[in-house]
Amino acid sequence: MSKLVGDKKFMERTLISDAPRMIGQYVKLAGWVNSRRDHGKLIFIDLRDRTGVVQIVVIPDKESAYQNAKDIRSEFVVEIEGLVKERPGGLEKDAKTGKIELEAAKITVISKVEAELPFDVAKSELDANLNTLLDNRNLVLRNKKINDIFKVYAEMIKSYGDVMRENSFLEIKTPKILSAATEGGANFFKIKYFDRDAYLAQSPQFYKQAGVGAFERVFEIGTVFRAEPHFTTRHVNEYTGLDAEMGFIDSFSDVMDALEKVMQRMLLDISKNCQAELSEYAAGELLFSDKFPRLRLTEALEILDKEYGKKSEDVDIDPEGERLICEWAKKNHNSDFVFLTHYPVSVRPFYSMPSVDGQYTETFDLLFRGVEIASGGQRIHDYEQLRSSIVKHGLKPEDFEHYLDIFKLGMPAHGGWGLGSERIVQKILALGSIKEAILFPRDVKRITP
Ligand code: AMO
Repeated sequence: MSKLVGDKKFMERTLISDAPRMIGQYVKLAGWVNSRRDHGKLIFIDLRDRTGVVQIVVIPDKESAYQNAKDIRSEFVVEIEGLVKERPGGLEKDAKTGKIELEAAKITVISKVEAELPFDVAKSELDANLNTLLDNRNLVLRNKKINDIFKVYAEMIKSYGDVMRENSFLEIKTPKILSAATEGGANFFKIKYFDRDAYLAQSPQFYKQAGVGAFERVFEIGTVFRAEPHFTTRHVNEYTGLDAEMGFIDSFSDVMDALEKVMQRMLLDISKNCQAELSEYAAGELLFSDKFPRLRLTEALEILDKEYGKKSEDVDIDPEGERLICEWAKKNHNSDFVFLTHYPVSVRPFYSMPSVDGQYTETFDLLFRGVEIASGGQRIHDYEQLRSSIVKHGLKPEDFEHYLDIFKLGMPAHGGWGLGSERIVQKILALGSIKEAILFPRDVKRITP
């Protein structure tokens, strides 16, 4: 295949996945060098592009290609032209590089590797600790198994957008530079904004609620900043939230029903479209049914006490408790998911709708394989009630002037959720740390690379 550019004829690039259908043809491949091996007088190169890996054979007869091949090292970017041949022995010979090979006639080095490589990324598993892997992220992301995490991630984001749109949620983008801390907590980053201070959004909460006022149903896939000094396997300081907010609900069960459908759809899409990627991770079968078990938080605390001998000093559940309740849900309901509902007013943000008892809230957390992946619930939509809830939470209504304005303009009963996207992928693939599911993670110590 060739094309004319100006008065010059160029050979078009063939992708490695297309090459098996081109046996007997002369093609041009391009990509990175996985490895170069010398066998007697022959040189073998494993070439990698975004679609796969193929073996290249360079024979001494093709003199210029042979000379160039001698200098080639791992991760060089090269273009190689040659004849596609069936490999003796076919697939069984080497499942990784397939049933064909390319006999090189011309090799052009596009880009060399200047540094000494700390890893051989062509290996199936990289043997290094997480910090080293993150320090060398640019190289490490080329490793197939690690690269595939982001294919699963991309499928999940696509699926979230698809299912939300199909349920007539409008996709919105809300500001991340705010004049005041979103929910009144301490976990926000202060930034210099010209001649005044501003804050990085630690949730799209207020703006997604404003979105309900304008569009009834909205969702956002957006960056969330959290100034939390945590050193855990499930916290980072910058993550991507999958948020949603919906108007005209009857109760917060409607919100859980919607989230349940969204989770089921994301897992089904991933199971269907990421089979190869999932098979690389020994993460086990995903267990979920039409209805995820729902427990009041107080019931969960009783189960922890009775069945696991875990007494709670607190009105809330701790991470260990979340892990055990997931174990319980798996054993008793064959489910990787469990909703905990009705958190006490004292542990939920001021905008949470209190239950009729006034002590608990119409809120939930969704736990998946041992960790909380979402928080949500019904929100207060009455102006006076919201104002007094702000005061009861020890905050000043003046600091929420623009937010409060929304509720002077007519707001339906509404609710929504915030899902942590990276935690979902972490748990689907059973990754040790959330950071493995983030291209370039930011934690307390790390803001590079
Ligand atoms: P919350 O603060 O519980 O709720 O956050 C929602 C979800 O975001 C994820 N998450 C995190 N992921 C990684 N690193 C962190 N530091 C981190 N913090 C939170 C979790 C969590 O369940 N406005 C509410 C949501 C709502 O009610 O709609 C909120 O932000 O998966």
